[in-house]
Amino acid sequence: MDTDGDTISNLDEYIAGTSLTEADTDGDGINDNNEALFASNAKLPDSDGDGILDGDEDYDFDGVSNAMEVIAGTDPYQSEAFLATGIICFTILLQSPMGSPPSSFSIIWVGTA
Ligand SMILES: [Ca+2]
Ligand SMILES: [Ca+2]
Ligand SMILES: [Ca+2]
Ligand SMILES: [Ca+2]
Repeated sequence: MDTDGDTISNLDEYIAGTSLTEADTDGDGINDNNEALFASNAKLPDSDGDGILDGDEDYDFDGVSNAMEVIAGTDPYQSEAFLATGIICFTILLQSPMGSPPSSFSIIWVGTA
């Protein structure tokens, strides 16, 4: 049984002390099953005590809050906003002679897409 649909079974929630009927026990914007992603406390809305709710924190400083990144399915530790503003990462494969494995390197292109 998973009454609140947060992918954590009622039994596990009971053991962990989180709500069986609220997917977001502490109301910080991050569902119980995603709190582990942030190593945050599912029962404390502000795990690190800095006055900013866990869901409102912005770990990758891209201007998109952790909670919004979870909803959007983006990585809260990887800044997608930079991609949106036109920083494009190219990987160039260099052909190597004599059948040796190709080497590659990445360059960062900064510009408007
Ligand atoms: Ca549940
Ligand atoms: Ca929460
Ligand atoms: Ca905090
Ligand atoms: Ca972010």
